[in-house]
Amino acid sequence: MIIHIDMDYFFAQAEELRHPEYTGKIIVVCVYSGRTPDSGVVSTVNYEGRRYGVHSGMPIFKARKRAPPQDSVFLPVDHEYYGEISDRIDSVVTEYAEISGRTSIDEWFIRAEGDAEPLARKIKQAIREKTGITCSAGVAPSMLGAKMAAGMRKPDGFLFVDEAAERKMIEDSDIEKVVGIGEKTAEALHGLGVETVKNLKKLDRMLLVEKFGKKSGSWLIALAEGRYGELLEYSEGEQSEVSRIGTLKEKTRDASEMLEKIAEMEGDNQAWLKQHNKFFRTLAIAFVTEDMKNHSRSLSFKSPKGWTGDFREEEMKLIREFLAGNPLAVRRIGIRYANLVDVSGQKTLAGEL
Ligand code: DCP
Ligand code: CA
Repeated sequence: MIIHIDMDYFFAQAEELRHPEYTGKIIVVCVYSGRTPDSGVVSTVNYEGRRYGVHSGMPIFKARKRAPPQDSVFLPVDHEYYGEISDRIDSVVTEYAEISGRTSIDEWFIRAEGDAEPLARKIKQAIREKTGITCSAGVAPSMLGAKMAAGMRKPDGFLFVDEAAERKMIEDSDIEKVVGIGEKTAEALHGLGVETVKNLKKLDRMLLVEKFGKKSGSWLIALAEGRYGELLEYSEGEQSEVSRIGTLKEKTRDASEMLEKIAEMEGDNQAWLKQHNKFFRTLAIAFVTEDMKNHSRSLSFKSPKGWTGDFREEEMKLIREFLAGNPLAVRRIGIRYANLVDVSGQKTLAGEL
């Protein structure tokens, strides 16, 4: 099963966290362009503001008209701060999940091998406890299903769908709500009489390819046929990292023991990369010390690395670097590839490596 975690009104919630004095207010986070004091667009807004029709992407002057001024606070985006919170959430996710990936500043996919529902609930709760921020979680057989499920119960929501419920959720969905279908595609489909995914099944497959081209046409056919597992890669859900974490036999400061555990797990990351036609640029080692704190050390390569190869030397360097700066023993250790590069357009080259 796949778990998807999506933070609620992320930038605005991050602002609420450091500004308790704004509790109950409408918080509008803005990207100011600087031309005039109100030039620019809304990055996001909390749910108080959404009730007044303020939303992401809206011009700031319009948001000012909709949100009652006495109840509203307009703030500039602070990406560095949101990035720090995102990293904290990422540490929580990787602490609980064996295979996970952050797909944007506020979204994670986790592949759950065992019982997915309790794991998802645990992660959701731990994020809340350790960072003070709420998220919505979806659990489903496919990435598309999990992402849509997470969106159904926002904010602070939770939805588990098995295969039959996933199919019903997706088939009943309005076509424009399907993750990966843009505004233009939705409009064109409306023109063909398609309102829901179920309607899509009636359309001729050839027509879909003719109208939308081979790539998007095949994507829509897979959607109509319920092959959801194949869908998200074409859409916004591009995974930007892959990681694996494991518990050491006992807590230790022995670098070679840590390296052995890493070597054991690295094959899984490489298999994932291969399957998804990705290379990576950044290698990171995550450490959970005996006080259960998370740390990581990383390095980046000039050119992306492939699916095979041995990074023991680099990994040893990162481990030594960490041990030199931290006196505690390590309980869990993880290996992460980040800054993934898509090589699917270079199949022959990649295939030769
Ligand atoms: N964002 C942005 N401009 C947009 C959309 C989003 O700057 N047009 C930023 C601000 C959001 C963050 O990205 O906080 C995450 O985007 P989401 O689409 O997940 O939106 P939110 O997290 O804000 O809200 P939701 O509770 O609906 O997930
Ligand atoms: Ca979000």
